[in-house]
Amino acid sequence: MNIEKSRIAIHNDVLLATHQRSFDYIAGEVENAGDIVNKLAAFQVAIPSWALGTGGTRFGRFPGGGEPRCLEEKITDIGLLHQLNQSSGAISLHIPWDIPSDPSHIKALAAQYGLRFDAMNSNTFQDQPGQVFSYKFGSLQHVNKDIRKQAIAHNIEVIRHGIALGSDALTVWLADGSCFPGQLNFRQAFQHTLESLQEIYAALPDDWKIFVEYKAAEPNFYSTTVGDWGQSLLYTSKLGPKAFTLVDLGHHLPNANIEQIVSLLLMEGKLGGFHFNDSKYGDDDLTVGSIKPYQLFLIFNELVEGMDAKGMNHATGLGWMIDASHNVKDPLEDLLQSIEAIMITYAQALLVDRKKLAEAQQNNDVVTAQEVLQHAFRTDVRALVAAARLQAGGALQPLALYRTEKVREQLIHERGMKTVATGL
Ligand code: AFD
Ligand code: MN
Ligand code: MN
Repeated sequence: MNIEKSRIAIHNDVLLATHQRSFDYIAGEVENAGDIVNKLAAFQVAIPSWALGTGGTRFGRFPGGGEPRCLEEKITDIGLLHQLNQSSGAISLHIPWDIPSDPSHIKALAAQYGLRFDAMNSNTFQDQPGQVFSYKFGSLQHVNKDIRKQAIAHNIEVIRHGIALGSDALTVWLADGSCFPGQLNFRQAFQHTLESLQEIYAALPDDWKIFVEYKAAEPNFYSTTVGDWGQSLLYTSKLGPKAFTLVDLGHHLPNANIEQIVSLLLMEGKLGGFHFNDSKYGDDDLTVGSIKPYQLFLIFNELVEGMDAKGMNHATGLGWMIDASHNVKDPLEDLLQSIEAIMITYAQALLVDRKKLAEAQQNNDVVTAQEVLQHAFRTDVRALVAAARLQAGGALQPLALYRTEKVREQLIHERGMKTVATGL
Protein backbone atom coordinates (compact mmCIF):
# COMPACT_ATOMS: atom_id res chain seq x y z
CA MET A 1 0.00 0.00 0.00
CA ASN A 2 0.90 3.65 -0.33
CA ILE A 3 -0.02 6.90 1.35
CA GLU A 4 -0.83 9.20 -1.52
CA LYS A 5 0.93 12.56 -1.61
CA SER A 6 -2.46 14.23 -1.97
CA ARG A 7 -3.61 12.72 1.35
CA ILE A 8 -0.52 14.13 3.05
CA ALA A 9 -1.16 17.52 1.44
CA ILE A 10 -4.79 17.63 2.67
CA HIS A 11 -3.64 16.69 6.18
CA ASN A 12 -0.95 19.40 6.15
CA ASP A 13 -3.32 22.08 4.82
CA VAL A 14 -5.63 21.64 7.78
CA LEU A 15 -2.77 21.95 10.28
CA LEU A 16 -0.70 24.56 8.50
CA ALA A 17 -1.88 27.75 10.24
CA THR A 18 -1.40 26.31 13.74
CA HIS A 19 1.98 24.91 12.77
CA GLN A 20 3.11 28.23 11.33
CA ARG A 21 2.25 30.03 14.58
CA SER A 22 4.35 27.58 16.64
CA PHE A 23 7.17 27.70 14.11
CA ASP A 24 7.30 31.51 14.05
CA TYR A 25 7.52 31.52 17.83
CA ILE A 26 10.43 29.07 18.08
CA ALA A 27 12.20 30.56 15.05
CA GLY A 28 12.22 33.87 16.95
CA GLU A 29 13.62 32.21 20.08
CA VAL A 30 16.57 30.25 18.63
CA GLU A 31 19.47 31.19 16.42
CA ASN A 32 19.71 29.63 12.97
CA ALA A 33 16.31 27.93 12.91
CA GLY A 34 16.74 27.41 9.16
CA ASP A 35 20.05 25.56 9.60
CA ILE A 36 18.54 23.34 12.27
CA VAL A 37 15.59 22.50 10.04
CA ASN A 38 17.96 21.57 7.20
CA LYS A 39 20.01 19.32 9.46
CA LEU A 40 16.85 17.63 10.74
CA ALA A 41 15.59 17.07 7.20
CA ALA A 42 18.89 15.43 6.23
CA PHE A 43 18.95 13.11 9.25
CA GLN A 44 17.75 9.58 8.43
CA VAL A 45 17.38 6.68 10.85
CA ALA A 46 17.40 3.11 9.58
CA ILE A 47 14.61 0.75 10.58
CA PRO A 48 15.55 -2.86 11.19
CA SER A 49 13.54 -5.53 9.47
CA TRP A 50 12.87 -7.21 12.82
CA ALA A 51 11.12 -4.20 14.40
CA LEU A 52 8.07 -4.45 12.15
CA GLY A 53 6.38 -7.34 13.88
CA THR A 54 5.47 -8.19 17.44
CA GLY A 55 8.60 -9.12 19.33
CA GLY A 56 8.86 -12.40 21.11
CA THR A 57 9.23 -12.58 24.85
CA ARG A 58 9.87 -15.71 26.87
CA PHE A 59 6.23 -15.60 27.93
CA GLY A 60 3.95 -14.74 25.09
CA ARG A 61 3.46 -13.08 21.76
CA PHE A 62 0.35 -11.07 21.04
CA PRO A 63 0.43 -10.05 17.38
CA GLY A 64 -1.82 -7.18 16.39
CA GLY A 65 -2.36 -8.32 12.80
CA GLY A 66 -1.15 -7.23 9.39
CA GLU A 67 2.50 -8.00 10.13
CA PRO A 68 4.77 -8.21 7.09
CA ARG A 69 5.13 -11.78 5.84
CA CYS A 70 8.14 -11.34 3.60
CA LEU A 71 10.93 -8.95 2.73
CA GLU A 72 8.78 -7.10 0.18
CA GLU A 73 6.16 -6.37 2.84
CA LYS A 74 8.83 -5.24 5.31
CA ILE A 75 10.04 -2.76 2.71
CA THR A 76 6.46 -1.58 2.23
CA ASP A 77 6.09 -0.98 5.98
CA ILE A 78 9.26 1.09 6.16
CA GLY A 79 8.22 2.87 2.97
CA LEU A 80 4.98 3.87 4.69
CA LEU A 81 6.87 5.22 7.68
CA HIS A 82 9.16 7.17 5.38
CA GLN A 83 6.23 8.63 3.44
CA LEU A 84 4.81 9.88 6.73
CA ASN A 85 7.93 11.30 8.36
CA GLN A 86 10.62 11.46 5.61
CA SER A 87 13.16 10.42 8.26
CA SER A 88 13.18 6.63 7.94
CA GLY A 89 14.96 6.34 4.62
CA ALA A 90 16.92 3.15 5.24
CA ILE A 91 16.34 -0.51 6.07
CA SER A 92 18.64 -2.84 7.97
CA LEU A 93 18.37 -6.52 7.08
CA HIS A 94 19.05 -9.61 9.14
CA ILE A 95 20.31 -12.74 7.39
CA PRO A 96 19.04 -15.47 7.08
CA TRP A 97 15.61 -13.99 7.92
CA ASP A 98 15.74 -11.59 4.97
CA ILE A 99 17.63 -13.37 2.20
CA PRO A 100 16.45 -11.74 -1.04
CA SER A 101 15.60 -14.29 -3.71
CA ASP A 102 15.94 -11.59 -6.37
CA PRO A 103 18.24 -8.80 -5.12
CA SER A 104 17.72 -6.47 -8.09
CA HIS A 105 13.93 -6.65 -7.64
CA ILE A 106 14.31 -5.91 -3.90
CA LYS A 107 16.69 -3.06 -4.63
CA ALA A 108 14.25 -1.56 -7.13
CA LEU A 109 11.34 -1.87 -4.69
CA ALA A 110 13.31 -0.12 -1.96
CA ALA A 111 14.32 2.62 -4.39
CA GLN A 112 10.65 3.21 -5.24
CA TYR A 113 10.11 4.14 -1.61
CA GLY A 114 13.34 6.15 -1.43
CA LEU A 115 15.00 3.62 0.88
CA ARG A 116 18.63 2.54 0.92
CA PHE A 117 20.14 -0.53 2.57
CA ASP A 118 21.81 0.18 5.87
CA ALA A 119 24.14 -2.23 7.71
CA MET A 120 23.55 -5.95 7.18
CA ASN A 121 23.22 -8.12 10.31
CA SER A 122 24.50 -11.66 10.63
CA ASN A 123 22.92 -14.24 12.90
CA THR A 124 25.01 -16.80 14.71
CA PHE A 125 22.84 -16.71 17.83
CA GLN A 126 20.32 -19.23 16.51
CA ASP A 127 20.69 -22.58 14.81
CA GLN A 128 19.06 -22.69 11.39
CA PRO A 129 17.36 -25.76 9.88
CA GLY A 130 19.92 -27.94 8.12
CA GLN A 131 22.88 -26.27 9.80
CA VAL A 132 25.77 -28.71 10.39
CA PHE A 133 27.12 -27.40 13.71
CA SER A 134 25.28 -25.88 16.66
CA TYR A 135 26.01 -22.48 18.22
CA LYS A 136 24.92 -23.66 21.66
CA PHE A 137 28.40 -22.93 23.02
CA GLY A 138 29.13 -19.91 20.86
CA SER A 139 30.06 -19.15 17.28
CA LEU A 140 33.12 -17.00 16.53
CA GLN A 141 34.51 -17.83 19.99
CA HIS A 142 33.89 -21.59 19.80
CA VAL A 143 36.53 -24.05 21.03
CA ASN A 144 35.97 -26.09 17.84
CA LYS A 145 37.58 -24.60 14.74
CA ASP A 146 35.02 -26.14 12.37
CA ILE A 147 32.24 -24.32 14.19
CA ARG A 148 34.15 -21.05 14.02
CA LYS A 149 34.65 -21.63 10.28
CA GLN A 150 30.93 -22.15 9.77
CA ALA A 151 30.18 -18.86 11.57
CA ILE A 152 32.85 -17.02 9.57
CA ALA A 153 31.43 -18.37 6.31
CA HIS A 154 27.96 -17.17 7.33
CA ASN A 155 29.24 -13.63 7.93
CA ILE A 156 30.98 -13.62 4.55
CA GLU A 157 27.73 -14.76 2.93
CA VAL A 158 25.97 -11.83 4.63
CA ILE A 159 28.53 -9.44 3.11
CA ARG A 160 27.79 -10.94 -0.32
CA HIS A 161 24.04 -10.36 0.10
CA GLY A 162 24.81 -6.80 1.19
CA ILE A 163 26.97 -6.12 -1.86
CA ALA A 164 24.12 -7.22 -4.12
CA LEU A 165 21.79 -4.72 -2.40
CA GLY A 166 24.17 -1.77 -2.21
CA SER A 167 24.78 -1.89 1.53
CA ASP A 168 28.22 -0.91 2.83
CA ALA A 169 28.42 -2.24 6.37
CA LEU A 170 28.21 -5.45 8.37
CA THR A 171 27.04 -5.44 11.99
CA VAL A 172 28.20 -8.35 14.11
CA TRP A 173 26.34 -8.88 17.33
CA LEU A 174 27.40 -12.06 19.08
CA ALA A 175 25.50 -13.97 21.73
CA ASP A 176 28.84 -15.64 22.53
CA GLY A 177 29.78 -15.89 26.16
CA SER A 178 29.27 -18.26 29.07
CA CYS A 179 26.60 -18.98 31.61
CA PHE A 180 28.76 -20.40 34.41
CA PRO A 181 32.11 -19.65 36.01
CA GLY A 182 34.83 -21.88 34.65
CA GLN A 183 32.94 -22.62 31.44
CA LEU A 184 35.29 -20.51 29.28
CA ASN A 185 38.90 -19.52 29.18
CA PHE A 186 38.35 -15.78 28.68
CA ARG A 187 41.61 -15.15 26.84
CA GLN A 188 41.11 -18.09 24.52
CA ALA A 189 37.52 -17.02 23.77
CA PHE A 190 38.77 -13.51 23.00
CA GLN A 191 41.59 -14.75 20.73
CA HIS A 192 39.29 -17.11 18.85
CA THR A 193 36.77 -14.32 18.35
CA LEU A 194 39.47 -11.91 17.19
CA GLU A 195 40.87 -14.42 14.69
CA SER A 196 37.39 -15.13 13.36
CA LEU A 197 36.65 -11.40 13.02
CA GLN A 198 39.98 -10.96 11.22
CA GLU A 199 38.89 -13.49 8.58
CA ILE A 200 35.57 -11.69 8.15
CA TYR A 201 37.37 -8.35 8.00
CA ALA A 202 39.59 -9.69 5.21
CA ALA A 203 36.46 -10.36 3.14
CA LEU A 204 35.13 -6.78 3.44
CA PRO A 205 35.14 -4.73 0.24
CA ASP A 206 37.36 -1.62 0.38
CA ASP A 207 34.48 0.78 0.96
CA TRP A 208 32.77 -1.35 3.63
CA LYS A 209 32.80 -1.06 7.42
CA ILE A 210 32.33 -3.68 10.10
CA PHE A 211 30.52 -2.71 13.32
CA VAL A 212 31.20 -4.77 16.44
CA GLU A 213 28.22 -4.45 18.79
CA TYR A 214 28.71 -5.12 22.48
CA LYS A 215 26.21 -6.25 25.10
CA ALA A 216 26.74 -6.62 28.84
CA ALA A 217 24.56 -9.67 29.44
CA GLU A 218 22.01 -11.96 27.86
CA PRO A 219 21.53 -14.52 26.50
CA ASN A 220 24.62 -15.63 28.40
CA PHE A 221 24.44 -14.65 32.05
CA TYR A 222 27.96 -15.02 33.40
CA SER A 223 30.23 -13.54 30.72
CA THR A 224 29.83 -12.01 27.28
CA THR A 225 32.70 -12.19 24.82
CA VAL A 226 31.98 -8.70 23.48
CA GLY A 227 30.61 -7.44 26.80
CA ASP A 228 31.34 -3.74 26.85
CA TRP A 229 32.79 -0.85 24.88
CA GLY A 230 36.30 -1.64 26.11
CA GLN A 231 36.20 -5.13 24.68
CA SER A 232 34.60 -3.94 21.44
CA LEU A 233 37.26 -1.24 21.12
CA LEU A 234 40.00 -3.83 21.63
CA TYR A 235 38.61 -5.89 18.74
CA THR A 236 38.02 -2.94 16.45
CA SER A 237 41.44 -1.42 17.18
CA LYS A 238 43.19 -4.70 16.42
CA LEU A 239 41.11 -5.30 13.30
CA GLY A 240 41.97 -2.05 11.52
CA PRO A 241 40.55 1.15 10.02
CA LYS A 242 37.38 -0.40 8.60
CA ALA A 243 36.29 -1.69 12.05
CA PHE A 244 34.16 0.39 14.43
CA THR A 245 32.36 -0.05 17.71
CA LEU A 246 28.56 -0.01 17.75
CA VAL A 247 26.74 1.41 20.76
CA ASP A 248 23.24 0.07 21.48
CA LEU A 249 21.58 2.13 24.22
CA GLY A 250 20.15 -0.97 25.90
CA HIS A 251 23.39 -2.93 26.16
CA HIS A 252 24.93 -1.45 29.30
CA LEU A 253 24.97 -2.28 32.96
CA PRO A 254 22.60 -0.08 35.03
CA ASN A 255 23.61 3.59 35.33
CA ALA A 256 26.47 3.33 32.83
CA ASN A 257 27.54 6.78 31.62
CA ILE A 258 26.76 6.25 27.94
CA GLU A 259 27.40 9.90 27.07
CA GLN A 260 31.01 9.54 28.23
CA ILE A 261 31.37 6.31 26.24
CA VAL A 262 30.25 7.88 22.95
CA SER A 263 32.43 10.93 23.58
CA LEU A 264 35.59 8.86 23.97
CA LEU A 265 34.78 6.49 21.11
CA LEU A 266 34.31 9.50 18.82
CA MET A 267 37.59 10.97 20.05
CA GLU A 268 39.31 7.74 19.00
CA GLY A 269 37.55 7.73 15.62
CA LYS A 270 36.07 4.35 16.53
CA LEU A 271 32.35 4.97 16.89
CA GLY A 272 30.63 3.62 13.78
CA GLY A 273 27.09 2.51 14.58
CA PHE A 274 24.38 3.53 16.99
CA HIS A 275 21.20 1.67 18.00
CA PHE A 276 18.39 3.69 19.58
CA ASN A 277 15.93 2.33 22.12
CA ASP A 278 15.08 2.93 25.76
CA SER A 279 14.96 0.77 28.85
CA LYS A 280 14.43 0.75 32.55
CA TYR A 281 15.98 -2.56 33.57
CA GLY A 282 18.10 -4.05 30.81
CA ASP A 283 17.91 -4.66 27.08
CA ASP A 284 14.21 -3.74 27.15
CA ASP A 285 14.11 -2.36 23.58
CA LEU A 286 11.37 0.14 24.49
CA THR A 287 10.35 3.24 22.53
CA VAL A 288 13.16 5.78 22.23
CA GLY A 289 12.81 8.54 24.82
CA SER A 290 9.95 6.87 26.68
CA ILE A 291 11.81 6.30 29.96
CA LYS A 292 14.96 8.45 30.14
CA PRO A 293 14.65 11.38 27.73
CA TYR A 294 17.23 13.52 29.58
CA GLN A 295 19.84 10.79 29.31
CA LEU A 296 19.12 10.55 25.59
CA PHE A 297 19.64 14.30 25.34
CA LEU A 298 22.97 14.14 27.18
CA ILE A 299 24.10 11.36 24.83
CA PHE A 300 22.99 13.31 21.75
CA ASN A 301 24.78 16.36 23.08
CA GLU A 302 28.05 14.40 23.16
CA LEU A 303 27.35 12.88 19.75
CA VAL A 304 26.89 16.31 18.17
CA GLU A 305 29.85 17.84 20.01
CA GLY A 306 32.13 14.88 19.26
CA MET A 307 31.13 14.66 15.60
CA ASP A 308 31.59 18.40 15.12
CA ALA A 309 35.04 18.18 16.71
CA LYS A 310 35.98 15.60 14.06
CA GLY A 311 34.27 17.44 11.21
CA MET A 312 31.85 14.53 10.70
CA ASN A 313 28.55 14.89 8.85
CA HIS A 314 25.79 14.18 11.39
CA ALA A 315 23.57 12.43 8.89
CA THR A 316 26.15 10.17 7.25
CA GLY A 317 29.00 9.96 9.76
CA LEU A 318 27.46 7.14 11.80
CA GLY A 319 25.09 4.25 11.05
CA TRP A 320 21.93 5.34 12.93
CA MET A 321 19.32 2.67 13.56
CA ILE A 322 16.37 1.98 15.85
CA ASP A 323 16.67 -1.39 17.61
CA ALA A 324 13.33 -2.00 19.25
CA SER A 325 10.85 -4.71 20.03
CA HIS A 326 7.10 -4.33 20.37
CA ASN A 327 4.90 -6.36 22.63
CA VAL A 328 1.96 -4.11 23.41
CA LYS A 329 2.00 -1.42 20.71
CA ASP A 330 1.43 -1.38 16.98
CA PRO A 331 5.07 -1.59 15.79
CA LEU A 332 4.61 1.12 13.15
CA GLU A 333 3.09 3.54 15.65
CA ASP A 334 5.93 2.81 18.02
CA LEU A 335 8.50 3.50 15.30
CA LEU A 336 6.82 6.81 14.46
CA GLN A 337 7.06 7.76 18.14
CA SER A 338 10.69 6.66 18.27
CA ILE A 339 11.68 8.71 15.23
CA GLU A 340 9.89 11.75 16.65
CA ALA A 341 11.79 11.34 19.93
CA ILE A 342 15.09 11.05 18.06
CA MET A 343 14.43 14.17 15.99
CA ILE A 344 13.33 16.21 19.01
CA THR A 345 16.45 15.22 20.93
CA TYR A 346 18.74 15.86 17.98
CA ALA A 347 17.21 19.33 17.58
CA GLN A 348 17.73 20.05 21.28
CA ALA A 349 21.36 18.93 21.05
CA LEU A 350 21.82 21.33 18.11
CA LEU A 351 20.50 24.15 20.31
CA VAL A 352 23.18 23.80 22.98
CA ASP A 353 25.18 27.02 23.29
CA ARG A 354 28.61 25.41 22.80
CA LYS A 355 30.59 28.59 23.34
CA LYS A 356 28.88 29.35 26.62
CA LEU A 357 29.26 25.74 27.76
CA ALA A 358 32.99 25.67 26.95
CA GLU A 359 33.48 28.94 28.86
CA ALA A 360 31.58 27.59 31.86
CA GLN A 361 33.72 24.45 31.80
CA GLN A 362 36.89 26.52 31.58
CA ASN A 363 35.80 28.60 34.57
CA ASN A 364 34.56 25.63 36.60
CA ASP A 365 31.16 27.33 36.56
CA VAL A 366 29.14 24.21 37.22
CA VAL A 367 25.87 26.08 37.62
CA THR A 368 26.09 27.77 34.21
CA ALA A 369 27.10 24.48 32.56
CA GLN A 370 23.93 22.87 33.90
CA GLU A 371 21.83 25.89 32.88
CA VAL A 372 23.13 25.72 29.30
CA LEU A 373 22.25 22.04 28.93
CA GLN A 374 18.89 22.24 30.63
CA HIS A 375 17.88 25.36 28.71
CA ALA A 376 18.28 23.39 25.46
CA PHE A 377 16.58 20.31 26.88
CA ARG A 378 13.59 22.33 28.09
CA THR A 379 13.03 24.09 24.77
CA ASP A 380 9.98 22.90 22.88
CA VAL A 381 11.44 22.14 19.43
CA ARG A 382 8.51 20.18 18.02
CA ALA A 383 7.68 22.88 15.48
CA LEU A 384 11.25 22.71 14.11
CA VAL A 385 10.93 18.96 13.68
CA ALA A 386 7.54 19.35 12.01
CA ALA A 387 8.95 22.06 9.71
CA ALA A 388 11.71 19.68 8.59
CA ARG A 389 9.12 17.04 7.76
CA LEU A 390 6.97 19.54 5.89
CA GLN A 391 9.97 20.74 3.88
CA ALA A 392 10.80 17.14 2.93
CA GLY A 393 7.23 16.27 1.91
CA GLY A 394 6.17 14.41 5.05
CA ALA A 395 3.17 14.87 7.30
CA LEU A 396 2.96 17.53 10.01
CA GLN A 397 1.55 14.92 12.40
CA PRO A 398 2.59 11.46 11.15
CA LEU A 399 0.96 9.48 13.93
CA ALA A 400 -2.37 11.27 13.56
CA LEU A 401 -2.34 10.72 9.79
CA TYR A 402 -1.40 7.05 10.26
CA ARG A 403 -4.54 6.67 12.36
CA THR A 404 -6.93 8.69 10.21
CA GLU A 405 -5.73 6.86 7.09
CA LYS A 406 -6.38 3.59 8.97
CA VAL A 407 -3.04 2.16 7.85
CA ARG A 408 -3.07 -0.79 10.25
CA GLU A 409 -6.63 -1.69 9.28
CA GLN A 410 -5.62 -1.67 5.61
CA LEU A 411 -2.57 -3.84 6.30
CA ILE A 412 -4.73 -6.32 8.18
CA HIS A 413 -7.18 -6.31 5.28
CA GLU A 414 -4.35 -7.01 2.79
CA ARG A 415 -2.32 -9.48 4.82
CA GLY A 416 -4.70 -10.97 7.32
CA MET A 417 -4.95 -11.00 11.08
CA LYS A 418 -2.76 -14.00 11.80
CA THR A 419 0.50 -13.05 10.14
CA VAL A 420 3.84 -13.43 11.86
CA ALA A 421 6.87 -11.41 10.85
CA THR A 422 10.13 -13.30 10.71
CA GLY A 423 12.69 -12.19 13.24
CA LEU A 424 13.18 -11.99 16.95
C1 AFD B 1 19.51 -8.47 19.73
C2 AFD B 1 20.75 -7.84 20.30
C3 AFD B 1 21.25 -6.68 19.50
C4 AFD B 1 21.16 -6.85 18.02
C5 AFD B 1 19.87 -7.49 17.58
C6 AFD B 1 19.94 -7.94 16.15
O1 AFD B 1 20.49 -7.51 21.64
O2 AFD B 1 20.63 -5.50 19.92
O3 AFD B 1 21.34 -5.61 17.37
O4 AFD B 1 19.57 -8.61 18.34
O5 AFD B 1 20.89 -8.94 15.99
O6 AFD B 1 18.41 -7.68 20.08
MN1 MN C 1 21.28 -3.65 18.78
MN1 MN D 1 19.63 -5.51 22.00
